[in-house]
Amino acid sequence: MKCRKCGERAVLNMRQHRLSLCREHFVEWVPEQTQRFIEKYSMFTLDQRVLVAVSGGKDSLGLWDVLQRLGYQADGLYIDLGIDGWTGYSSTSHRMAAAFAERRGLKLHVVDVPAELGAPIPVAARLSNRNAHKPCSVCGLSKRHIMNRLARDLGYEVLATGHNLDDEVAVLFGNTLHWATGYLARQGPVLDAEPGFVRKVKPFCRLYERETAAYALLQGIEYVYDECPHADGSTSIYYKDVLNRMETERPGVKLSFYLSFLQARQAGFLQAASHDEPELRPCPKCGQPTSSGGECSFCRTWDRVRHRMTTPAGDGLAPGPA
Ligand code: Q46
Ligand code: ZN
Ligand code: ZN
Repeated sequence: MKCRKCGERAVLNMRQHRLSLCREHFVEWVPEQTQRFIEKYSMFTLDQRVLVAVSGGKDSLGLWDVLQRLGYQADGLYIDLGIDGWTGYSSTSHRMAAAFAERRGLKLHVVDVPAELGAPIPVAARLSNRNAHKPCSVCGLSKRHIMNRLARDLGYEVLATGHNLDDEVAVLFGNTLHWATGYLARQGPVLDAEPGFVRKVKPFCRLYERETAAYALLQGIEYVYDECPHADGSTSIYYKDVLNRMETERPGVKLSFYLSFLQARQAGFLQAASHDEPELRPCPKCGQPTSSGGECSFCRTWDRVRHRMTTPAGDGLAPGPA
C-alpha cells in the first residue's frame, strides 16, 4: 500500500475515500480536512476565541493540537469529574490534559466537580434520583452546564468538542431508531448560539475514529487510552460496534449515513420538529436557560445531592467506589 501523494509506504488506508497516505501526508491531511469542515460549516474564524473541551483523550487533545497548528486562538477546558475508583480515570486524564497544555504553553481552565459542586459524579448519581447505577445522566447534565457556563463567563464565542464521525453516527443511529425528531433536528456539526447558550461546534465530525486515533499517535500526543469505566456496556458502544461491522462490509457506510442525514435535514426533512422546541427561560438560581418553568435540572439535581449529603438519613459521605 503506497501513499497516493508521494509513493512512500502508506500508514493508513481510508477506504471510504479510496485514499492511502504515508505518515507525513496523513498528519498534513487531518488539519487540512479539519480546516475544510470549519469553513464548510462556518464554525469559527481566526479572530474568534474558541474554548476546546478536553477530556485527556485522543479526540479532544488531537483537536486542540490541530486548532493550534491551524493558528486558531484555542484554549482548553478540563472538567475533573472525580471518577477514580480502581482505574484512576479522572486523575490520569487530568494529568494528560495538564501536561499537554504545559508542554505547548497553552491555557487550560480546570473545573473540579467534587470541590466546586460538593461530590464526585458517581456519588452525585447515587444521591440524586437520576439513574443511580449509571452516572452518565448526571455526568452529561453537569458537563453541558459547566461547559456552557465557563464559555459564557470567560467570553469565548465558541465551544468546540472532539466528537468524531463514529460518535456522531452512533448518536444518529440511536436517534433514528427511536425517531427522536427533536434530537435529530438539533444534531449536526454546529449548534447555533441562542440566548444564554454559546455556539457549539464539532470540527472532527467527519473524521473516523481510527483517523483521530492514528493522528494522535503519529503526532506523539500522550492521551488517556482507557475509556471512562462507566462507558462499559453503554448503548453507544453497542451502536458503534454494529456500525463498524457494517462498515467492514461496506466501506463508507458510516460517512454516507451522516452526510445523507445532513442533506435531508438541510432540505427541511426535520423542519416541523425544529419548530416544536419548548420555550426557554433563565433558571432563577443559575441564570442558564431552561424549559422546566422553574429551576433548571442541573440546579435541582445538585441541590438534592447536597441536601442528601448533609442529612443523616441520606447516604451521607459514604461514597463507595467512584
Ligand atoms: S458520561 Fe458516562 Fe462519559 Fe460521564 S460517566 Fe463516564 S461514560 S465520562 S462520555
Ligand atoms: Zn506521502
Ligand atoms: Zn439552574
